[in-house]
Amino acid sequence: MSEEGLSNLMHEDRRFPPPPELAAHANVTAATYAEAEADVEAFWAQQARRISWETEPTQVLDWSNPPFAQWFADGRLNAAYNCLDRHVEAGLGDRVAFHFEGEPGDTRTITYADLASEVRQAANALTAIGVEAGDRVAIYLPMIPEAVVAMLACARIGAPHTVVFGGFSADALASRIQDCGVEVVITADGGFRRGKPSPLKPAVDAALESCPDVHHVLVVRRTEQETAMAEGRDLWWHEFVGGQATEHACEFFPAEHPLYIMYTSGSTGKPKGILHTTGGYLVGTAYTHWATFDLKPETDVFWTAADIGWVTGHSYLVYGPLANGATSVMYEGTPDTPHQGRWWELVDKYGVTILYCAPTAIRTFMKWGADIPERHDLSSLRLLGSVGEPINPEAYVWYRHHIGHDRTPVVDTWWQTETGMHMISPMPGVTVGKPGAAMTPVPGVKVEVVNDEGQPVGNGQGGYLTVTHPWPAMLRTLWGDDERYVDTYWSRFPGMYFAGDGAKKDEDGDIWFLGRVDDVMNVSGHRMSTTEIESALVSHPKVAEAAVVGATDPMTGQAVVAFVILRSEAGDGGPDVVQELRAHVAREIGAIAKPRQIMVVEELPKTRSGKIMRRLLRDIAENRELGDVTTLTDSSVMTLIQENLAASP
Ligand code: 6R9
Repeated sequence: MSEEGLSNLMHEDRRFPPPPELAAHANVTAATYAEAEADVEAFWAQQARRISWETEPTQVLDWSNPPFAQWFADGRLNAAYNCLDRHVEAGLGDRVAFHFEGEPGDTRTITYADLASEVRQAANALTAIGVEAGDRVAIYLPMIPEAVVAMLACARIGAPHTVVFGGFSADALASRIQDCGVEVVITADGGFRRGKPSPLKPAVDAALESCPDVHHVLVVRRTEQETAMAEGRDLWWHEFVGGQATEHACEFFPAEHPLYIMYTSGSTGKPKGILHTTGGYLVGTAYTHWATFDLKPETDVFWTAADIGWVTGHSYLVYGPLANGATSVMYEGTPDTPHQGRWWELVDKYGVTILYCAPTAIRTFMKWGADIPERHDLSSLRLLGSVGEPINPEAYVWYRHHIGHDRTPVVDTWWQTETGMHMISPMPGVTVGKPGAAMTPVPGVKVEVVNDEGQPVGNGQGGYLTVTHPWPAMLRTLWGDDERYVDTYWSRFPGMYFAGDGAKKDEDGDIWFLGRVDDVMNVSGHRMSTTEIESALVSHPKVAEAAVVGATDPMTGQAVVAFVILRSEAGDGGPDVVQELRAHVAREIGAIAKPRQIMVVEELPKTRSGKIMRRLLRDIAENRELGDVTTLTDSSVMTLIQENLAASP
């Protein structure tokens, strides 16, 4: 990125101070920042008290062999005990851990005592089929309570889990099983998706043809579809787990014992197995869940509307909320089944106070129209969160207004599978919100936006986001590949963690994200951010979603190509919509940012976490064969876009 940084022409004047009532009782205050600033390790030692240790750690950070960190290394604990048993022992067994809502409308109310008992049974079951501490277990399940039970049962016996998103193919499952040497898989006959049962077990059977080391498969019965069971290998969960004792004495493990491996797709090469360990991760997620969401576990009803196969599900649906003794909602299905108001119906039904979701969902709701949430009582909401991509200022304001009724702060949380926990986010009782900005590091985290030479940039300048001090929930390495860990994250700028995201500091020094560094474009020598142009497009009243890519161009090096989804009320946009949008971008940002081409589409290709796969759109824009589509949630989207383009003049 050049010295002058990314184009920085967008300007945002809207400001949203914390509601006085929230600020008056906020978990995090200005004093929290001061405390963390004064002595960051003492601060984390303090946060470590949120969890229960069998042996209290006397060490905080060991950074004697960078970039291989150890946190709380001489402490011993059990993650599942922290999430469940200790709350039951404290008399909170009757508190609801999950209000589960299946897509067909079936529900389960699961208390901490219920969940603890099911996890003990599942732990006994895993031990009975030979799983020992350190063995890896793959979990390939829909969004059902057994997914949480399976994760915590693994944690309880010290067997690192690797959760594979249920939407991934047999091949994706097989490569993950092989990469980390899994011998036991937990799956289901299927799950409910868009109003019908969709099978999972056949994909496991197909995957296991190339995974001879898997000796057992536990199968949850969810949809009651016909399911082939391999004799001697496959066991029904309800029979085998259901038949186990509900007592189980838990063992305690060193803080650095592996907790889980989560695969994230690199844009090239094989997926990276991000390794998280126990003590630091639990401290980091419990603290940030409490801080960012201003959690009051006695009264809040928290809802992370994200899949368990994404890190957001791990940190803020399972480990953070349960470590904090929170009550959560868990929903199996899609937001439009059986109707487009399903989420808002659930907010009303369970009295959700904190909602956490991705900008892609918010933009979808914008597309469907504000009249849909208006039909439901959303007055229980007091805080809204966003994660996964930069939130466009317009989407932020829409979310705050139509969902939060202008009463709720919006916390835009920047973090990654690798970071394990929130890193940059407003604190709802302190930060004056600015639509589109992730703002400042959470207390205890230190970051810097740097230029090509690794020097911090000044206000008003763009560069690369780096983390300058280790943090407890950081990844420890890539599974089986220390070298790739060092190369990917710690080589670009010595001593700093390289996140791979472009960022800028605005005039106040607040941080804005500009998209992945690989997605940044160079048009006639000007560095341009996909995010900024997308936000300009989304600020047009006819546009709900936009994806921008740089396509090779003989004249300008790269040219801006945009794909847009229109809002329902805009119909087909009218004959001049493309001209209108090009002019709008020129007005908002400048002529240089004006897209060469704008294509109106019905859908965009997205990953499980709702991130737009710009790489595939670039393939289209440059008339290339499509690259790897296995991590798309719905691969038919690409065919649709191609047909759509072929049909348009
Ligand atoms: C939690 C999660 C990580 C990448 C990250 C960045 C993007 C996530 C963001 C955001 C801007 C936010 N990202 N949150 N960009 N603002 N609030 O998404 O993890 O799936 O590993 O993705 O997502 O590009 O580097 P993961």
